[in-house]
Amino acid sequence: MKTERSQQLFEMSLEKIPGGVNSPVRAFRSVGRTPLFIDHGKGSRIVDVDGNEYIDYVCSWGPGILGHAHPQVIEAVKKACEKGLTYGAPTENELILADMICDALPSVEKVRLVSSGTEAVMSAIRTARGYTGRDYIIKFKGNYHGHSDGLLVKAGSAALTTAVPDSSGVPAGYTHSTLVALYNDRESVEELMKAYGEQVAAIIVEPVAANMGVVLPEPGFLEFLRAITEQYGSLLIFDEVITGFRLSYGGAQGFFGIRPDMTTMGKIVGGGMPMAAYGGKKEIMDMVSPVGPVYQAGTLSGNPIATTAGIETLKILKDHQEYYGQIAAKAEKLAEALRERGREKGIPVTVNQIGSLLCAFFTEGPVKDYDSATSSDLNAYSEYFGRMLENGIYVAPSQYEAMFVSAAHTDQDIDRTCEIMREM
Ligand code: KE4
Repeated sequence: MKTERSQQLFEMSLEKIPGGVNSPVRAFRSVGRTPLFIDHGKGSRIVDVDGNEYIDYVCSWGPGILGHAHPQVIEAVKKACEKGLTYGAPTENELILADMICDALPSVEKVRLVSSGTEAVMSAIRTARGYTGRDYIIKFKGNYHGHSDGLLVKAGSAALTTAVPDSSGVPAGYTHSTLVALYNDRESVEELMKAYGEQVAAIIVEPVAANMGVVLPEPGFLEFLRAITEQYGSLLIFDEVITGFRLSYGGAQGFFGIRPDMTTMGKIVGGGMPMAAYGGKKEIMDMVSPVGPVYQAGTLSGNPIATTAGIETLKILKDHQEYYGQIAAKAEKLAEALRERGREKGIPVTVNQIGSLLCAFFTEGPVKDYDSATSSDLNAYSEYFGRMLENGIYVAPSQYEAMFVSAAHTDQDIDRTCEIMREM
């Protein structure tokens, strides 16, 4: 496939942008290829600057649950743009979106809109510390919660591939009160809570881990976290930046029937525009400035264009909740095709899938935590990535990400993808 223009743009970008990209995972480093520069997208397809078309299973890392350039969203955004882009003042849109979020997630009684998942998580952690008066937080090895200093400890996503699990530039003091437990390992949580419990402000967890590849919570694990945080008076924070409005309209908390104290959201909630949110019980959220003593602010928070994209996206999802069953069924078909390939070729392939999220690991499995996820054969993953790309299928350029199915993926897309998966 022709990639001259992408190569050219990448060479030039390397001069002006670190790594030629504005987010590390886009650099294709862990699959040893030059990144593709995308020209446009429509529905389930993206087209790169050399005119190559792909069935897109990255979906911008999650926001694209309706596919690219959904007409209803684009129409609304165009109209909003004509009224102006930003005022730095409250708008009715922010109330509409806050209402929709609180309606979708009963555990969220109040919500603050921000501009990225990182900002949402950073602010939620600060609020939890302000509310409890405690300093420690517990995160899980391989969970990624954005790049704020205190959370770049054994993080997932691209932080897993940079071979620098704890980022440089983060003073030791900033991570001193971040404790790390093992996903799906109750004992590791019990040990930390026995030692620090009275000082733990919150346990933050990806209710479905999607930044070490996709790793599902073992039955009872989330319920266990709910119980142990209540036991010690700590808060439970669900980082639903990926699972929010994706696992169900009520997110993972709706899917699993668990009520966290706080929730962070991103990606889908902004409909593809730079917007995220954090929320929870009234008494917790009223700690946030200007009501309470926890400071948090943002020039473009609740931006009129981003809230328009978010509102339209959530409206469509709320009115078409049948989409969730449909995209889960499509993801199941892809998962089965990948498993079949492994069986037929006699190679170890473990596929984890839940709802419209799935991920192929090249290891015996089961893959249920950081160690089993990182036992995957990364060369095999790179080969898989390259063969899919050569056949017009765009999956994550890293083992430690998810494959996302959208409502725009047709049965033909899925059949074609399964065919390629089986042929490889
Ligand atoms: P952002 O700051 O990238 O909007 O969100 C950070 C974040 C927080 N929490 C979870 C569970 C997340 O998955 C993320 C970001 N996800 C990655 C993909 N694994 C974003 C892709 C990228 O870094 O370019």
